[in-house]
Amino acid sequence: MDDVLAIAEAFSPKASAPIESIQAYGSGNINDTFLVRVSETGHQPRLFVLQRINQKVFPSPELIMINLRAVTEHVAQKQQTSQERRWELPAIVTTREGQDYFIDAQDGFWRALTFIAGAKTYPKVNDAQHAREAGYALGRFQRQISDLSICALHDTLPGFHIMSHYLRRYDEATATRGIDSQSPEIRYGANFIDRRRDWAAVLQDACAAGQLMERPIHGDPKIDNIMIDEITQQAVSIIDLDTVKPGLVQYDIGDCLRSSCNPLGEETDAIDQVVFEPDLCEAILEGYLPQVREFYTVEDYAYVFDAVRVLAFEMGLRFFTDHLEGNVYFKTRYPEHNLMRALVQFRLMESIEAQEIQIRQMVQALTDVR
Ligand code: GN1
Ligand code: MG
Repeated sequence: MDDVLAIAEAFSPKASAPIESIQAYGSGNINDTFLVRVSETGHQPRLFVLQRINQKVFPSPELIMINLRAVTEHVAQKQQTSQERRWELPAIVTTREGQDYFIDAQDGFWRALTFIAGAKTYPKVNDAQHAREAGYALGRFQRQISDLSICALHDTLPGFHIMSHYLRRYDEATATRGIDSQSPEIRYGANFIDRRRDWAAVLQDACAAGQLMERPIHGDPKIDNIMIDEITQQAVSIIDLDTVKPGLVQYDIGDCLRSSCNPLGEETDAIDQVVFEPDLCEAILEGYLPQVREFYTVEDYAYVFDAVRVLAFEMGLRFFTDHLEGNVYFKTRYPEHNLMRALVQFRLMESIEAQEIQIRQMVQALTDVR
C-alpha cells in the first residue's frame, strides 16, 4: 500500500491533510479501486475513490478522462429543482497540480473521483424495488446525456459490445487451443456459441440498416454499478463511467436486464438454478421506460428483447474466450472462474430465449401504457 499512499497524496487536497486510511474497494473486474480517507481538522474525514486504470483493457486512458469531463460538465449544466430526488454522478477529483490524472513512475494511470456518501452497490438484485431503481438510474442517466453530441465523446474502448469482434477473438482462441480434446463444459460452450453465432450481430446489423442509431451510452450499467441510498433505498447514482461513449442504448438496457434479472448474480456456481426472472424484468422496465420515452423510437422498443438476449450472449462469449485465452482480461480468483461465469450467462440466455414471447409482450404492454 506504500506506493498507493504516495499516489493518494498527489490527489489529497492540501499537503497538510494526512491520509487516514486506504482500503481496497469494490468488486470491479478490470481496474484497481481504493477508498481513501483524508483527515480534516474539525470536520468529518473526506473520502475519495482512487483508481488505477487497467491499460491492457483501455489503451488510451486519457480519453476516459476527457469523456468523463464532458459528461459531468454536461450534466452539471442542467438545472436541478430543489424538490427533485437525490441524484449525483461521481465527479473528477484533480491532483494538487490541477490535473485530471496522475501517471506514476511505472507508467500506471491513476485518477480520483468523489465518493457518493450514504449509498452502496449490490452484486446482485435484492428485490423488485431494487430492480425498479436500477432501471430508473439507467434511464435517468441516458436521458441526461441523450442531448450530448456523440462527436463530443471519444471511443475509449474500440470494439466494445461489437459481436463480430468478440467472435473473431473467440475463433482465434479456439484455433490456437482446439476444442475437441477439451472438457465437456468447453465442448458445451463451443456448441452453444456455434448455434447462435449467425444471429449474434443483430443489433449492429439493425444499426447498419438505419433502424437503430448511435447515442451516448453508459456501456456498463450492470447491477453493481448502481448506487442505492442506504436510507431511502432509492438509486442515487450510476457509477463506473469509463465506458461512456457512442453506442446503442440497447447495449445498456440489455446489460442492465441481464445482470439484474438473474437473482443468483453472475458469480454464482449454482449453474442449474440460474433463471431470468420476468417479474424483475418488468420492474426494471417500469423504472426505465418512463425516463427514456423522450428519445426512444419505435425501433428502440422493438429491439429490447434482442438487447437482453445479445448481452447475455456477449458476456458469456467474452468470459468463455477469456478462459480459453488464459484469463488475460477479467480478474479471476481461480483458473475456472471465467468458464463458470460463461456457463452462468449461457444458462441465463437459455432462460431468456424460453421466455421470448412473454418478454416481447411485456415490453409492448409497458410501451402502450406509457
Ligand atoms: C467488466 O469492471 P467492471 O466489473 O465494471 C466489463 C463489463 C462487463 C463486466 C461483467 C470495460 O466491468 O463489460 O459487463 O465486467 N468492463 C469492461 O461483470 O470490459
Ligand atoms: Mg466497468
